[in-house]
Amino acid sequence: MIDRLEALLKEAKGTIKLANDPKSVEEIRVKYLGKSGLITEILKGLGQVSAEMRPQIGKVSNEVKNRISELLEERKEAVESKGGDLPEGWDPTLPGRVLPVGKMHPLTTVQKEICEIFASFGFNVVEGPDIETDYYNFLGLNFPMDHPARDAHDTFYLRKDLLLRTHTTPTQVHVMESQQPPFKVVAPGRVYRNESVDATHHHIFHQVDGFLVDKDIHFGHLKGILDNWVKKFFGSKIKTRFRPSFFPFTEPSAEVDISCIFCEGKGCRICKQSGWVEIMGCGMIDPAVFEKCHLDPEKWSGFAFGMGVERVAMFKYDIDDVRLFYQNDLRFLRQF
Ligand code: 2NM
Repeated sequence: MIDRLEALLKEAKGTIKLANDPKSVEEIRVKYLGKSGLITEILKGLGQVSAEMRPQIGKVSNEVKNRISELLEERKEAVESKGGDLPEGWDPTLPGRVLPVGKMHPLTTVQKEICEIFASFGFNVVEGPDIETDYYNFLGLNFPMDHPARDAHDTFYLRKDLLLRTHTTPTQVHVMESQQPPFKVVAPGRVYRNESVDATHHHIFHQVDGFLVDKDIHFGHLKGILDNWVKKFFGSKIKTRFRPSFFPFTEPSAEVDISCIFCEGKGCRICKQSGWVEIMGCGMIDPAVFEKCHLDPEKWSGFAFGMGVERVAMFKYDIDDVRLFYQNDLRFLRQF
């Protein structure tokens, strides 16, 4: 019987601790100490216990009964004064503290938006390494040995033959070397040029390069894809215009201008009154590039293009200084 009483005390202690309101405390009191409670029943049975055991069991029963009473009293006071288990002075009806939530950098968002539109046209998004050899950055792309871009004044060399890529076009050389056409790839990423920083130049910036290689690809395919991309990215009313240009890896080459998104081509501060803004370079891939990458230029043809993410973002959001992207000023970044 003594064991039973001690077990009941232990059990009661556990349940009392968990009671969070006066009602549950009262329920526990009834369960143990009520008219037909567990302790009360044991006390009622005391008559059947032998005379010499009776005083000891009676003593323990009373101790257990008093201890449970005490604990219930303490708990009742605690739950009544504090309104449940809540810490004093804590108002659960107040709104929670709002934690600051980060978001993507505007350049990341714009780079992603550029690629997502090309992805919707069936292009794959491929990322290449930031460190390239001279071959991938220049030679394999038909840059002659004496091209000015290869000078240390323009390119960051890590060693004689290892450099920080100056464009993301080398990614396409990796694609041409490791897979067979047809190709539809856009290559986004960070590029590096040894330039003095000012409002429109930065030594680190971002590009999205793209190319499509298949049979019988002509300039009409190039215009169709780029014009559709412009309409998705800048708006369906925006027009494109292609001007002759030069790149070592394309022939013919062109610059793509779009009608100014701010004045709809009428002429304003942004387009310097011309109505047009240059947004990317493009062209038909030079057969010499295919040959360098062991693809038959008689069999395959393609077009390619490249654009600066900063430039496109600055135009779209009317940002006049490229350095704003790199200063981590939250007053700027929070606007996007
Ligand atoms: C540009 C402009 C014109 C270009 C060329 C190639 C490759 F690998 F197919 F030869 N990819 N991208 C290219 C062509 C890039 O950026 C202004």
